[in-house]
Amino acid sequence: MQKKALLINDLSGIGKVAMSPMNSILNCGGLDVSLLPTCILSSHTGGLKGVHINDYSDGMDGFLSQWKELGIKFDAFITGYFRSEKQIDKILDFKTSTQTKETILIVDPVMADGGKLYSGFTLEYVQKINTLCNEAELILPNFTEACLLSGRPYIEEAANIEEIKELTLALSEGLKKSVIITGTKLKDELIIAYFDKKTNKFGYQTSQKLPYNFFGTGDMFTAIISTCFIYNIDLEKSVKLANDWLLKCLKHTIDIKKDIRYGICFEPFLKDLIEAIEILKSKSAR
Ligand code: PXL
Repeated sequence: MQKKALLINDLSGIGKVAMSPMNSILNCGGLDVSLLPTCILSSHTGGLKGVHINDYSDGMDGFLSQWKELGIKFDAFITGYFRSEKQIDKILDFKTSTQTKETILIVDPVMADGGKLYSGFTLEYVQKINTLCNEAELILPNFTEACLLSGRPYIEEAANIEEIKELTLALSEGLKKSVIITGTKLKDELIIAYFDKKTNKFGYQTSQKLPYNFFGTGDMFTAIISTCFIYNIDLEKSVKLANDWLLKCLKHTIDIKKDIRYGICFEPFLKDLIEAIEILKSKSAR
């Protein structure tokens, strides 16, 4: 049966970050996707001037109250960037009042990178994200966010794989939830480490680090993993698919000499993604 997913994230008009490419990818997995923007921007904030930003908290209230009236329910909630603790409370309230035993929560705890909290976020915000993560079946922090969530000093890079493993298992809260620590730099490679609650295994994969700063890669990674997770596909296979497919898109974006501030050129490869997800889905049918 087709699953219904609610994607909660920021919406940027230009630059293909957060909600916009994630929606395309979730659709490739055959999900029935609904959208709840937390903030609406004219473009991403990574190097384009004169960005128009509109906090969408009031709009969120309007969306959620109509959906409550309509009795809308979701099989999965996928969360990304929030503007405030209050926005997180709105989602926790809505989820509590509409969920069933099967409802899944996937959290990308967007709040920090490179050893620093993003501007505007405080340690109270970290606590609130922690509360949200405690409700989740899968969380996808980067290394800095993983340190913050586990109450360690937050730093940019891990020392070795043992440290990443320890952190991954600590965040699984006694191996109760799945965790992926995304894009940790170790020497010249990127490490994606995971604990998969379904298989009860820790694992990690490496990915080539290209010498460019692409925007939206992490969001697209989360969307592929979320699609696979909702369909009960192992993290090992999901991470491999996400890494391979994204690397293909990034290399193509470089090959065509696109101005990378305007986003990754992923559209030519959506058909491949649909096919790859279909194969994994058919193998993992419950
Ligand atoms: O995750 C990338 C992203 C999402 N949303 C906004 C951004 C960026 C990266 O710059 O500016 C608004």
